[in-house]
Amino acid sequence: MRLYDFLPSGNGYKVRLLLTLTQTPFQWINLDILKGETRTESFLAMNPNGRIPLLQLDDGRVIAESNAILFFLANGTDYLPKDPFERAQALQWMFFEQYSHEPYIAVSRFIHEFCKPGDPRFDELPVLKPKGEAALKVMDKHLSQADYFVGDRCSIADIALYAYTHVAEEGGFELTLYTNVRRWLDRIAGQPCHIPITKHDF
Ligand SMILES: N[C@@H](CCC(=O)N[C@@H](CS)C(=O)NCC(=O)O)C(=O)O
Repeated sequence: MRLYDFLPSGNGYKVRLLLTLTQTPFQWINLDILKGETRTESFLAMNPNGRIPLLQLDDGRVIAESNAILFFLANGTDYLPKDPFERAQALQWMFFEQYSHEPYIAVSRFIHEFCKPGDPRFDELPVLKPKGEAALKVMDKHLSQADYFVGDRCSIADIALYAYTHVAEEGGFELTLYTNVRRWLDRIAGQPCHIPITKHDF
């Protein structure tokens, strides 16, 4: 299978991380989103939404949306809970990630890391910051009573939330304020076969 990705992307990293944790071989194709490489005619033919990550199966079928890709790839592995209630809880946290976390934490990081000084997008930061902090507080509260987001092991819910949380400081968030989140980040980083977001030799 083939993963279309962009190295700094947390959404792409989620998929790279799960593929590596499960020791699944894949071909990695890095596209530079800053140069519009996901907006070409050939890429839009595969994903009309013009975004990575995009997983292409060996038979040519494609899946977009990082958390849908995680759900697909985790099938039959320990990263997808078998119990239907726990499986729904994993989805609950993955929808939380996409609606209440990523739009604030990932976008703040994008502005800090990729926008040039004076870019009007810096004006968005004061609005994004309290919303990102609210998401970190929700996570910290959950993790005050649990080691993982679902059950007693690392699942795709943890992978989805780990991706942008572990680099939240690049978006201007102060992780020292969230003790339980910091302990959980160490727990996920300690998973066998864990890779950093910067790894690019696949
Ligand atoms: N909800 C999507 C978001 C994907 C997304 O925003 N991808 C960004 C990189 S993180 C992208 O490809 N942007 C390029 C563009 O919009 O042209 C997911 O979870 O996969």
